[in-house]
Amino acid sequence: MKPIYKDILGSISRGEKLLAVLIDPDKMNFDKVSNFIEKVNRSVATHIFVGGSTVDENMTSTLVEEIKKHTKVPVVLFPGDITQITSKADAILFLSLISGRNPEYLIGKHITSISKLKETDLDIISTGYVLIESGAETAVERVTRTEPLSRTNIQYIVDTAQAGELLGMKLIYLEAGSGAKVPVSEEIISRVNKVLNIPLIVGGGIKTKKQLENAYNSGADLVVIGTAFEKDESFFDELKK
Ligand code: 1GP
Repeated sequence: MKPIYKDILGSISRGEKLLAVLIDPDKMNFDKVSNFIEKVNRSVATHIFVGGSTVDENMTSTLVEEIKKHTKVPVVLFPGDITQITSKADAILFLSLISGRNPEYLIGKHITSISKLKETDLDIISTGYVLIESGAETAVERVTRTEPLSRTNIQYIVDTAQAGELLGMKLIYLEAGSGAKVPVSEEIISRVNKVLNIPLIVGGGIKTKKQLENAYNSGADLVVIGTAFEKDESFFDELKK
């Protein structure tokens, strides 16, 4: 097993900021994988996340296998469903949607996934997944049938994240939803960061270098970007400047 979580802690202790490129198997054209991954290899990205809210069975496994042929960047599963678990990746975010009250996404799917996970050598990283409202309904909301947390009730978001840490989760992920109109605010990131002793991931709707820097400066340890790279691959170069 590759110690992905340990490496994340190591990077953070050296003051490094991490960037994950999110690849949604549902949106990635298989013929374009090698070209896209070459760009990732030359970019400042430190991780590749693979996952989506609606992905056909077995698609993830084939895609991860192809990605792995072209890169040494760690591949972390960010699964929307059990069918997205594959031994071909290095790690998995074992996500519990702690902002929601749907038992399936809090613990149900996790139990069903055990037999599959036992057959893999993935670094399993327990992650408190916190969905925050972002102006319009997102796919995560629709698929999980959960309400996102209000952007204005920041104390409740902070307490949710802290409860996740106290339950033993190893990461907290503040999510505005893929393609979100508005990313998670700097104030939310900063207030959550103040109470946490575990790494903080932030994603959803980040599409400019400025927004990325703001998230880092507010306390995000790892930022996830998907849509901005999907729409315009020159964004990889933009981030190097
Ligand atoms: C979604 O946080 C990720 O789960 C990334 O969102 O596609 O908006 O970058 P974007």
